[in-house]
This record gives sequence, structure tokens and C-alpha cells, in this order.
Amino acid sequence: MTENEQFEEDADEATIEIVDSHRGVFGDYGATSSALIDRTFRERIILVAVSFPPFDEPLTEEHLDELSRLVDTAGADEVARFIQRRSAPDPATFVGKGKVEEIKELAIALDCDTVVFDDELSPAQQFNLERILGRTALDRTAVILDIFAQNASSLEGKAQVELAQLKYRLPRLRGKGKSLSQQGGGIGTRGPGETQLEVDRRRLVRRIHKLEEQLRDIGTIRQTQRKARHRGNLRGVVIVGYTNAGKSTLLNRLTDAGVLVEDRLFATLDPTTRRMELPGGEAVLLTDTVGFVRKLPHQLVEAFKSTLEVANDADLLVHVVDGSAVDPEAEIEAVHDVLSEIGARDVPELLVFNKSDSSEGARFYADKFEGSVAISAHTGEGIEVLLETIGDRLRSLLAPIDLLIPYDRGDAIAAVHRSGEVISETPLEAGMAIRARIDASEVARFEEFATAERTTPIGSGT
Ligand SMILES: Nc1nc2c(ncn2[C@@H]2O[C@H](COP(=O)(O)OP(=O)(O)OP(=O)(O)O)[C@@H](O)[C@H]2O)c(=O)[nH]1
Ligand SMILES: [Mg+2]
Repeated sequence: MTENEQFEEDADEATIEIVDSHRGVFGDYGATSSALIDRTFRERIILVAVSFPPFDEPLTEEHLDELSRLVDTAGADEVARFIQRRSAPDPATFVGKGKVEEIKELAIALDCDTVVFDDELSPAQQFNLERILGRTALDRTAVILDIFAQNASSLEGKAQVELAQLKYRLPRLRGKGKSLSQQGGGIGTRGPGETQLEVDRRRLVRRIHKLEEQLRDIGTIRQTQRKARHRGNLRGVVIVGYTNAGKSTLLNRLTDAGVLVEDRLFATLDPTTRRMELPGGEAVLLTDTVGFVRKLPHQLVEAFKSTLEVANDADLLVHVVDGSAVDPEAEIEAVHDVLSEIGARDVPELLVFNKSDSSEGARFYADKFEGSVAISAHTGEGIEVLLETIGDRLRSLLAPIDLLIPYDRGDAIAAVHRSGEVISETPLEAGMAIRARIDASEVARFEEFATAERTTPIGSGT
């Protein structure tokens, strides 16, 4: 390692403007707070969406309503919105040039700080828009990243969010005019002939590698914990769903988890797991997870893979849907999209329509989707049925197996009772014939006792 590199290695740990200031990177116009949206005051924001064919305007409005909530959660206020009909986005400015001028005029008239677009802007579009508008231009992805950054509290959560942010920022990195490129000063911060931009990019890439490494390590620990869980042989029930559906409220209702519940988006970023007993006495592990949203940035899905993996590992997904939402089915679809992206779409799923206390929607959809349940995590209505359904679903997922265990292996007989649900037990000469449903991860332990026949008549003396 050269002296230069060592110096930069150290500098990585210190404050680097590029890493700590989004605004500085996004444009020449933003302040230098650590968030995309300045939270020292409530920014005034214009929202912009494009309606593409077949021009479903109500849908576009709905997406903007959601964007407005996202912006609000991030700590800013919507002051106006624009919708433009286009057959395709303008490659240079996303909306048409005339529209950009119109937005600019209104932004000046309304004293607006930032313009937020509902779709992801390419780095070039963002750059051009900021030039013309004279103010920060952000997209939905940036707002979501911003909220995640605000809500991350654990070491892992913070690392995941930072990784996603850096990956988002890397292609958007640009020199801020002459002042930063090819200037002297900053001994040891750049190699000969290297521009500030190149130095910045290299630092960013190095930081990304470092974070990825850190997250891999955390992932390994998580894997180990998961194995331990399997040894404890508790089945995993994982709560998934659209953000603000009531997942954490449900976990709190069913256990004493005391997880933060808030009427804001992405209140939960870190998974919380609690033990819970089903009506039959069987204990399961219940996990609350990060919520999903339409157009969830793929950088986030990528970065949150290890957190989201709990869904892959689940025996059953309890998919909580806000029955009072404008379009619960669209939210179900958005959740399914993310589940597909992380490879968890084939995990058995139980749909649960929540908030039956505040809207007729929950019961309506529960009737519409066969096998689903309507509940109110708030009042507890429908919770008993939910628990019974979870128990039934978990039992039905396991095919019964037949075992014959010699009497001198009392330990194994006891283990079957601990590991699964014993359906029948018949004392035979050669040992105890047991028919049981056993967790897939545990079946191997009892393989040596497995018998081909499903039932063995008493006294047959195998
Ligand atoms: N009326 C009503 N409100 C509910 C119910 N369950 C949850 N809520 C409210 O919905 C909001 C979101 O609840 P959370 O439990 O934080 O939702 P979440 O799915 O964990 O949300 P994120 O963690 O942000 O993804 C809160 O304001 C809750 O009080 C319910 O059964 N009825
Ligand atoms: Mg939550």
C-alpha cells in the first residue's frame, strides 16, 4: 500500500463530503445536510408524474398520493403537483421541455425547494432537470432511500441503507464545476493527474466494497442463528406486507414484542422475532419485517437481501394487507413482486386483511380471497381465527411420516414429541410405531427409524 492509499484509507473513516452529503452530490443547489430532503425546516415540494398509455389518470393520481405520503414521511410538504401525458419519457428531461419551464415558473412562484418525480430519473435526466429548474430534482427512489436512512437504527440496517444510497449515487456522481476538478491542495488525496471526480468515485467504490463485506459478515452470523433456531425446532412464521399495513401492530398484538408502531411509512426496518404459542400449544417464531412499496428501489431490495431472507426461510408467510387502502389488490401485487425478486414467492402464504375496525374493505376482500382472514390488529377482532388458521396451515404443510423407534431409544421418542405433532402412537414388540408430522428440517434426524408402511398392525413384530 502506498502512502497515498494509506492516507485515503484513513480518510474513508473521517468525513468525506461525498459520502456524507447527498445534496452536494445531487446538485449545485442543495444545502449540505445529511439528507436528500432538508429537515432543518419543512421543504416545499412539487410532485411530478407522467401518465403513460393507456393513460390511467386515477392510477397516476393514486401513485402521486402515495408519493405525497412518502414525501411527508421524509419530512417535507407537497405544495403542487403536475401530471403530464406522454407516450414515452423525454430522454433528456423526463417530462417535455415546455413542461420543465412551466414547473420552474411555478416553483419560483411558490418558493419551492425541490421537485420530486414519481419515476426513477436517469442520472442525465436528473442533472439536466437540476440545471434548468435551478433546484434539486429527486425521484421516488431517492425519497424512499431518504426515509430508510432516517429510520435505520441497527448496525446492519444502517449499513444496508448506506450501501443502497451509495449504489444509487455512484452513477450520479459528478464534479461540481471547476472548483473541485484538477485543483491543487489536499495533500495525498489524489494521485497525479487524477481529478476530484475520479478520487470521489474510487472512494465510493471502496466504501461500497467495505459495506458489502461487513454485511456478508453479519449475514453469516444471522445464518448461524437461523441454524440454532432450527435446532430449537420452532417453525418460522414471517409477517410480510405493504408498508403501514399493520404488521408491527399484529406482532405486538400476538406477542409482547413492543415493536414501534407508527402511522408513517417504513417505521420498521429491522426484523424482530418473538416466540408465540398457537392454540394447540405448538410454539412458533413470529417475525416482523420491513414493509414493501410500489417501485421499491432495487438497490434497497439488493441491500436488504439478508434481512429479507427471513421470508425465504419461513414455513409460512402471513401477508398482512391494509383492507382500508384505496386499492388493496394493487398492494398485494406490489408485495408479490418484491417476494418474487427475493425468490420467496413459492413460500406458502396466508393473506390477512387488516383494519376491519375502520373499513368494510377487510371483510370484503377476505370473502373474495379464499382461505384468507379478516382481522383488526387494533381491536383484536378475528385474531383467534387467525391463530387457528396459522396452526391449520402449518400442520397441513407437513405430510405425516411413520416411524418405528426401539424402546431403548426413549430419547428419540421424546425428540419426536418435541419436534413435531404426533398423530398416533402404537406400542409394538419391536418398538413404538409413531405417525407424526415433523418439520422438514428435522426429518433427517429420524430417518433411521422411518418405515415404509404407513401403519403397522399391533403384534406384527417387525
Ligand atoms: N384502524 C386500524 N388501524 C391499524 C390497525 N392495525 C394497524 N393500524 C395502524 O396502521 C398504522 C401502521 O401500523 P404499523 O403496525 O406500524 O404498520 P407496519 O405494517 O408495521 O408498517 P411499516 O413498519 O411502516 O411498514 C398505525 O397507525 C397503526 O395504528 C387496525 O387493525 N385498525
Ligand atoms: Mg412495522
